[in-house]
Amino acid sequence: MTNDAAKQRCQEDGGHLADVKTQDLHDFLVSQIMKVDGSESHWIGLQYLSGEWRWSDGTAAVFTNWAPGEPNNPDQQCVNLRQPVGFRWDDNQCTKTKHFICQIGPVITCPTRYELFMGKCYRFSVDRKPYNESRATCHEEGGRLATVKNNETHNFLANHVRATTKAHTWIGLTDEATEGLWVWDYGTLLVGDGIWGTGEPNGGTGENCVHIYPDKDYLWNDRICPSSYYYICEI
Ligand SMILES: [Ca+2]
Ligand SMILES: [Ca+2]
Ligand SMILES: [Ca+2]
Repeated sequence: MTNDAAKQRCQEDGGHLADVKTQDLHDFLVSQIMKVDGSESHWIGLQYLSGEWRWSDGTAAVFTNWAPGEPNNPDQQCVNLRQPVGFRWDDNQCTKTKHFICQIGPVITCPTRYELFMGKCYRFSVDRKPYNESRATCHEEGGRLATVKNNETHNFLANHVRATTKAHTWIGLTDEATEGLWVWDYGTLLVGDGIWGTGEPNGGTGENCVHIYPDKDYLWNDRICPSSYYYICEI
């Protein structure tokens, strides 16, 4: 089927084209293809939209498995597991007919102004506020200041700041209650070392709130909480 027809067919079954976000899943799907029709290329849920390769659920592709030389053509905006190159990924014209792989699973939609990344929705503020007011605004929207539990999420948020305001931006981490004990706005403790800029955190009891710090490669810095900065909400 064409990519559009394949998408529609998956939707009729309550699903979408498969989002192949890990090597393990890629390998599993290839092993299944080999069992049924190992001579055919298969559409997956990756498509070039709004300037990025995005999955069916709207998230930008972090893991990719392109065949050598791919993606190679701006006219090719749909992606298939390409049989002649060992089912690695090839961009191709969406109107081409290929086999396809559906996935049944939740598709998350974000509120207005929020962007989806790895199953969470984020909003980048266009105003600046002290930490506590930023936090209150996120809570009023039913969310919280952003939790950053892995490097992928950090890179997504930091790259967004780098590409837009290039300015200090609060995330939801503070040691206000107990010096040195970093707690997410979500209520859980920071696990691991954190993604601090060189020499940070360095403020002791004087600096208790954390922001993405352009001056230190968009890594984390502790700063005095009354500073008025941009902020990131998460839902
Ligand atoms: Ca191609
Ligand atoms: Ca502190
Ligand atoms: Ca500091």
